[in-house]
Amino acid sequence: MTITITAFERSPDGGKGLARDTRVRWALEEVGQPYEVRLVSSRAMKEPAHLALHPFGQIPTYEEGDLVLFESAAIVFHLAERYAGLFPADPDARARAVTWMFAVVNRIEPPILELVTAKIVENDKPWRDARLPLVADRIRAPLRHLSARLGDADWLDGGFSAGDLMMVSVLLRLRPSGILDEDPKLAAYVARGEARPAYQRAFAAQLVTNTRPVCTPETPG
Ligand code: GTB
Repeated sequence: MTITITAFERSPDGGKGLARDTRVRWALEEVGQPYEVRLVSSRAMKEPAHLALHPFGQIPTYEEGDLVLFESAAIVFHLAERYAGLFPADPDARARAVTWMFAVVNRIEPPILELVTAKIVENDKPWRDARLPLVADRIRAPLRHLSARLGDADWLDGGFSAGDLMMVSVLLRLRPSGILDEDPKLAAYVARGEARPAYQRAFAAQLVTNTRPVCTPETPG
């Protein structure tokens, strides 16, 4: 059955791999499933055809036969359940990998998104400069605990799992702020994730899309 995901027609990050289709592409590469990508413009995301796939009019979505999913973590979870490569065989270890996935979206990602909002959406607010350090500290607090738990291990709980895939994907978003590199253990953990061949393939695929020449009436084709 063909798997089709959606991605930005052109990501605002210009191909840095920070949009959430990259984690889905990465998961698909880890489990060895071929996939197709349907590119969606910002306008098309809010139109009925896309809203039928994603109730909030966002990317990524996932289609496989009659199955339609949205929310990147749910898509990664589905892939980890359906195909080998992202969840350990042992049921307890699998439950811990799922726990890490929840920890990523509930504990680690929210303050990181807050920082993005503070920097971009609230850029013109008079209180922006006072707020930024507060938000940055709210990111650092769980990261200190995360780093202590990771210690000198390669991955969060034994072998690489969907928990690591989600964690690395979210921590990557922090790199431009400099906060990731404040912790050498976490920076090395993220680099290990990026070095995986499956990540490299996923990154390369989104880069091609996001750096291709734009067709305008002056540049036909
Ligand atoms: N919780 C959902 C999930 O995990 O799937 C969130 C989905 C989401 O935020 N999608 C974004 C989107 O569709 C793209 S990924 N935005 C368009 C809209 O809401 O209208 C978020 C994103 C956007 C841009 C960058 N960037 O430029 O660096 C990084 C991440």
